[in-house]
Amino acid sequence: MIRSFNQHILRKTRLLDGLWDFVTDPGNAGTTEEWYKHFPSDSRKLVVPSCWNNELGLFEYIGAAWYRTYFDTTQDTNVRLIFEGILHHADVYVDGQHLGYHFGGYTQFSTLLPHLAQGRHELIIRVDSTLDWQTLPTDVADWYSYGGIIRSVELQELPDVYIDTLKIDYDLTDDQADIRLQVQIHSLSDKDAEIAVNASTEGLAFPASTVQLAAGQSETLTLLGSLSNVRKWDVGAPELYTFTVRTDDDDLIDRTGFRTVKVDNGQILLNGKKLYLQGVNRHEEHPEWGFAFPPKLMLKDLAILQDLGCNIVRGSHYPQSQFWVDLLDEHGMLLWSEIPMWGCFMSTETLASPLFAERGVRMLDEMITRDYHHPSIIFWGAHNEIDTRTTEALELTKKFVGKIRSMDESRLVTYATMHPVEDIVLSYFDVIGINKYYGWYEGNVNGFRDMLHNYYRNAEAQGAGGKPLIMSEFGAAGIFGDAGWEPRLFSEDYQADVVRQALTIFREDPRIVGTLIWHFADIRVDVRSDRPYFRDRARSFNNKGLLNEYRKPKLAYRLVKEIYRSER
Ligand code: ADA
Repeated sequence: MIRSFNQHILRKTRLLDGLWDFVTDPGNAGTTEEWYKHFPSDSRKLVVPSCWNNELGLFEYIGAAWYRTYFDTTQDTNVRLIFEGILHHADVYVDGQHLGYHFGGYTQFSTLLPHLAQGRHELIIRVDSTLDWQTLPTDVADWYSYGGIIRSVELQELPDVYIDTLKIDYDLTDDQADIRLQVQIHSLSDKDAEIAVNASTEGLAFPASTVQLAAGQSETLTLLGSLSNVRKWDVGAPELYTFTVRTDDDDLIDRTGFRTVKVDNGQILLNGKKLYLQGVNRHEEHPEWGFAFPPKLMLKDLAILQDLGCNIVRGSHYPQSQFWVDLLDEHGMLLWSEIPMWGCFMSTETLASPLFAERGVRMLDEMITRDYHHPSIIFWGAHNEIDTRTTEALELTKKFVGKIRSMDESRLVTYATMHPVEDIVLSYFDVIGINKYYGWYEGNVNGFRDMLHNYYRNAEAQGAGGKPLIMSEFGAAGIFGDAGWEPRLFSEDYQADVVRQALTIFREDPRIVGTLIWHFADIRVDVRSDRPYFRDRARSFNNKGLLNEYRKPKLAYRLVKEIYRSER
């Protein structure tokens, strides 16, 4: 995968990125005509990773498409293919065999090909970007519904006994970390084996262990060790530790940082110190690349966030590239990570759908599994703007929050509500996020004062009064370059005014522990002539960015920079 460090030195890995054969399949003929066996000859080339909706003639294409590439193996070997992101449905075929199906465009999955013969192999993927009322996101969401293989595809050659997973947990007391590694070893061999496992990090070698592995089985090994004088990971002080696990012929390298995150007395404490969060929401999107956001631009987006004075970014509204999270780890920037559960127009039928819930739970699982070790992640977000006044939302919240807490007790669980005054799910979360757009969709900016007053009343009534509160979305649209003598709607001046007044209100309220402006940069939106949604989105963009889509700053950017860099 594209990471900011090597995950393997011994294990052979390579990216299959590059030019693939590509053909759209608007009538879904491919499955019946077995395109995985006879790929159509009229295909064109497309770069992987990319979104097809950035290509000529495919700007608005939503539906199925087929991709093909080849890979060679120089000996009989075990192959694992890892797909970091495919929007949204993916069927994987190798040499004409269906190997698996995955739903979920922003989470990673893999397929295993044990004992693959030496030679050339054909890899075909059927990708379908069609969404409906039971998908995450559903077919109505305020960002463009891109399709494609949006992140890298990696091929790994695995020995017969290989290191499958590594999980690093720790307890931090003062500057001592008591560390627990769980290493899962898997056998594809037809013989029993005894495998020596070594693990280390800077300043610590875990006691060497051996594991007895029956043919074809998995074993999980627990290794314990303590590290003193730990350098803690913190905002702006990104101390990281690299862990290496090795057997004779395989390895796995990962990285983490030691820090504690807690809620106490209405405040969020990082390493015991009170945090005030200043940030923005950011889609991983660009008009040329869609969601196939290139690493070079990630580095630039990060530099912009730092320039703006942010210490946090919300990964709205889905798990973002792992390279991005690596960069945040390395630069001491916090992240709110969430699944693509965008509920503004969601029906209660969707909230009550077992398939929808199951998909959400699986996405949470995939998000947390992939990103468990990143110290930058402070919050797991369960959902955004679902109708949290309803019992359907309450039941779903229980499932989602239960799932998150069962996998990770070291982080805080949050969500973004658009019904703060009537919300009935507050008590399930550690931190509450409120999305409100006074000055844009409703009333003027002073509306925030009444709303906050009424929210606090509701929170008290539900026994959630002491929970830290983040203003997780607020803002206004400003068309880049549209300035005037007075702040008209849609002008840069109007947007700057709304954001400035809102920040003034929020920064005076001691119960608010952070602000996340909507949005970092303008993003493409799914405005269709036959649907009622998002009709106010001029240019088919959500224009509430502090920057335009090409990352040019608007007036609001300069103003927020001044505010975020000043004392509260
Ligand atoms: C919501 C939503 C965002 C965006 C925003 C807006 O709060 O969570 O994704 O749609 O509103 O611009 O209206």
